[in-house]
Amino acid sequence: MFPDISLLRFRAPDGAAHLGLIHKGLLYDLSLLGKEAYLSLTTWLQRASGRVDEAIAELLSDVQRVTPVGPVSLLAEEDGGIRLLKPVDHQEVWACGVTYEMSREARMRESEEPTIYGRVYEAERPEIFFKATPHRVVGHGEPVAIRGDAHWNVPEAELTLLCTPALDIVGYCVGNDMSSRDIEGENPLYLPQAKVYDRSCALGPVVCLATVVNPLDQQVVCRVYRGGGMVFEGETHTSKIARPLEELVHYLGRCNSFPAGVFVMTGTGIVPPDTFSLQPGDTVEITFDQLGTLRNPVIELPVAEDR
Ligand code: DO4
Ligand code: MG
Repeated sequence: MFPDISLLRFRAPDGAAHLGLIHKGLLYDLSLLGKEAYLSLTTWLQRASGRVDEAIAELLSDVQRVTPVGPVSLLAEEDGGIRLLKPVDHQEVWACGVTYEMSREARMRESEEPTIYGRVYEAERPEIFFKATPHRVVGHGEPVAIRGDAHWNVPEAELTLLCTPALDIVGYCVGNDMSSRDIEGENPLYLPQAKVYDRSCALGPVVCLATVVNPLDQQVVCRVYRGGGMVFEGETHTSKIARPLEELVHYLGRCNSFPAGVFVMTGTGIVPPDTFSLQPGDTVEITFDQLGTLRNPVIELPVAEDR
């Protein structure tokens, strides 16, 4: 479940969040190296900015100087006071839309303004929208949410890039861009309400370093479980993304800066049938070949008046 050569944040027995590395099936605590670069995800991204290959090589060499905390299974078992955390500290999350043919068709079906989705699929400038601040993000195992004022809610399984402040792609993780299709479908100007709310974004389980993964050669499977059975299964392949990943990052970086680095969700190629909506109590499971499995139970958030 936890891919090799990946970065993670974990709660250590001292109760603090530490930066870790998974290497050859073992978990390493990078804070033990005593270097400022390994204090947090942000400090490491700043250190890697503009020198990704060098920073990854340095990391793999440095890690040989520390004793591993133990086998990676410690994370799955929440053993010895160790717990996997969401792979985000201060990064914003942005998302790209209509990057797969499948997504273009689904938006055109759901929307009262179908032509805008066809146009953005063809246009030179991609659709990029703000998705989440760190506090709206959940990690592996934590609940994602559907809105209490929406009745057509779906998960969106998305290859997610982690970029340095210089916008180099330094790693990849699994992402779930939770979306309320009825709110977006009623009027595209409601997109932020369909996409941005508490627990609307899941990332994890860890971040695979860019040097070990081919992001465009990933089979993607999304499953939803309800009451002990599977109620949805869909799949795609990242080779179907219609735009180069670097182009998405380039447009995001125009007139925009990310001092702590940034996560970029690259759009979904899996859309459940139009009759399907998530329900509280469901579990969403998204697997990418080399990035692992991100699993999250679903809860419903009451609207403010009901709180
Ligand atoms: O155009 C609206 C959002 C599209 C999206 O999130 C996707 O294609 O993944
Ligand atoms: Mg999406």
